[in-house]
Amino acid sequence: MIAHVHDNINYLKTKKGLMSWLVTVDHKRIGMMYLASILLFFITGGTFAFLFRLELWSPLKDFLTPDQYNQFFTLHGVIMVFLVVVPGIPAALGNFFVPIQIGAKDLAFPKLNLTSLYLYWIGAGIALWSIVAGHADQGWTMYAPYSLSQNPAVLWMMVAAFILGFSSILTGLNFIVTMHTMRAPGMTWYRMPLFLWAMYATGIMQIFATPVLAITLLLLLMENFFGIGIFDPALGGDPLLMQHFFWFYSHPAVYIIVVPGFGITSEIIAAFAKKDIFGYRFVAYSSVAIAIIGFVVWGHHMFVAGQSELADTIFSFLTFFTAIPSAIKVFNWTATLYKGSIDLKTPMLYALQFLWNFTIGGLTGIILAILSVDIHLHDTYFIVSHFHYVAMGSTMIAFIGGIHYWWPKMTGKMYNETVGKLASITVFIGFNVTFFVQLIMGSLGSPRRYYHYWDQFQIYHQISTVGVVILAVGLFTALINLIVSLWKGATAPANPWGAKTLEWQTDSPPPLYNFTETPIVTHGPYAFETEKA
Ligand code: HEM
Ligand SMILES: [Cu+2]
Repeated sequence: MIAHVHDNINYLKTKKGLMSWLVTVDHKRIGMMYLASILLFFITGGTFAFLFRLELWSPLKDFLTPDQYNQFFTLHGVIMVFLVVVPGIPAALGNFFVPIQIGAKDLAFPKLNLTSLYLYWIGAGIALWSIVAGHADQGWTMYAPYSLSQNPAVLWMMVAAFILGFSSILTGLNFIVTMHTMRAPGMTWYRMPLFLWAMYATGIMQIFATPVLAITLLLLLMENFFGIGIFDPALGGDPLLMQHFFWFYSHPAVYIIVVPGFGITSEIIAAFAKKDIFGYRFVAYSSVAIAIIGFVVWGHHMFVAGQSELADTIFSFLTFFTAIPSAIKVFNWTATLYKGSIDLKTPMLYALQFLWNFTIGGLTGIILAILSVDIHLHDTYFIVSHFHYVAMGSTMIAFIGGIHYWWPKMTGKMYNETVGKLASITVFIGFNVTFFVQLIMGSLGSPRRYYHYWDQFQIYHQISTVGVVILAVGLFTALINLIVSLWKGATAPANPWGAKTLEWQTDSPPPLYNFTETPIVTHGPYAFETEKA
C-alpha cells in the first residue's frame, strides 16, 4: 500500500537526505549526481585553461612558470577528456533519459549503475590526487617514453584513467542491455528516439575500445614498476606501439565524445522544428556506421610518428570515409529544418551552434586527413582548434543544449528564457573568437604546447584570450540562470516544448518509477505530421 502511495511522488521527493542519494539505485538520481560532478570538473578544467590562456597573452612570462604552464595544460587535458567529455552526456543525460525514453522503470542493472558512479568518483579523486602528488606535465596523451618517468603524479594519473575506463565500460554495457531487453510494448527499434540510437552506438564503442586503453595503461604501469621493456626503447621496447594502442582507443573515443552530441541535436531539432527528422533511419544507422569506421582510422594521429608510408596512405584513405556518415547527419538535420516551423528557444540556439561548429570541426578533420597537409599542420594550433571545434564546440555545446532542453523535466523548473538565449549567443561568439583564430595561426605554423612563442603570433594569441573571456561570461551566465531557476523558476508543465518522445508524457519531474502506468507506444518518436493530418 505504502509503495503505491509513493508511486506518484516525484523522484526528488521520495526520500530525503544525503544518504538517500548516496545509496540510491534510481537512474535519475544517479544521472543528477553525475551531472553535478561533471559540471564541477568542467569548471575546474576550464579554470586551468583560462589561466594558461591568460599566460599566453605575451610571448614571455606573465605569471606562470614554464613548468606550471606544462602542468596546467596537462591537467586541463586530462580533466576535460577523462572526467568531462568522455563520461559527459551518457553518464548524466543518458542515465536520466535512456530508461524514460524507452518507457522503462530503470536501467537493466541499477546497482551496477551506482557502481559506475562510484568508480567515476574514485577515478576523479585519484586524478585530483595526482595534482597534489606533484608534477604531471606529460600531456593528456601520456606518450612513452616520457610518461615512464617514475614520476608519481604521472603514475597516479594513469591509475585514475584506468579506473575511469571501467566506469565508462559499465555504463555502456548497462545501456545496451537495457535497450535490448526493457523497451515498453510497441517501442520497436525504429520507434526509438535518435538519442537512444546514439547511446547505443556509444555503448558499442565504450565496450570495445575502452579495454584497450585499460591494457595500455596497465602495460605502462608494469613497465614503470618492473622495468619490463614494452614501450621504452632503452629497455628494448617500442614507443610507437604505445601510440598505436593509445589511438586505437582514443580515435573511437573521439566518437564516444561526439556521437551523444549528435543524439541530443536530433532531439532538439525535431522538437523545435516540429518535424520528423528527415531520413530517420539514415541518421540512426550513421551513428552505428561511425562507431564501426572509427575503429580502423587511428593511424591518422601518427602520420609523422614514423609509421610506414604504406600505413600512412591506408590510414589517410580510410579516414575520408568517416566524413560520409557525419555529412549524412548534417544534411539530414538541415533538411529537417527546411520548411519547419522553427522555434528559436534556448535549446534550439545551442543545436544551431552545434551545426555550425561541427561543420567546421568535421571539415578541418578532413583537411587533416590529407597526408601531405597534415605533415605541415601536425602539432600546430590547427589541431588544437580542430578538436576543440569537435569536443567543446560540438559535444559540450550539445550537452549544454541538452541540459537546457531537459532541465524542466529533470528539475520541474523553467529557467529564464531571455537570459538563456543571451548566454547562448555569448557562448557562440566567445567560442568562435577563441578557436577560429587558432586555425589561422596553426596554418601559419604556430606550434602547440609552447610557452615562449614567436612574436608574430602574439596578436592571434591575444584575440584567442579575449575570446575565452567572452566564452567564460556566457557559460557562467547560463549556469547561474539554471541555478536561479531552482528557487525562482516557474513550475514546469509536463511538456513545455510540445515534444513527442516518451519522457514528455510523464510528469516533470518524473515519479520514482518514471511512469504511473507502463506506456504503450503506437507511433514513431517525432510524430508531428500524423497529428496534423
Ligand atoms: C567528430 C569528432 C572528432 C573528434 C572528437 C576529433 C578529435 C581529434 C583530436 C583530439 C585530435 C588531436 C590529436 C593530437 O593530440 O594531436 C584529432 C586529430 C585529428 N583528427 Fe579528429 N576528431 C574528430 C573528427 C574528425 C574527423 C571527422 C576527421 C576526418 C574526417 C578527423 C581527422 C583527424 C586527423 C587526421 C587528426 C590528426 C592530426 C594530427 O595529429 O596531425 N577528426 N582529432
Ligand atoms: Cu582520430
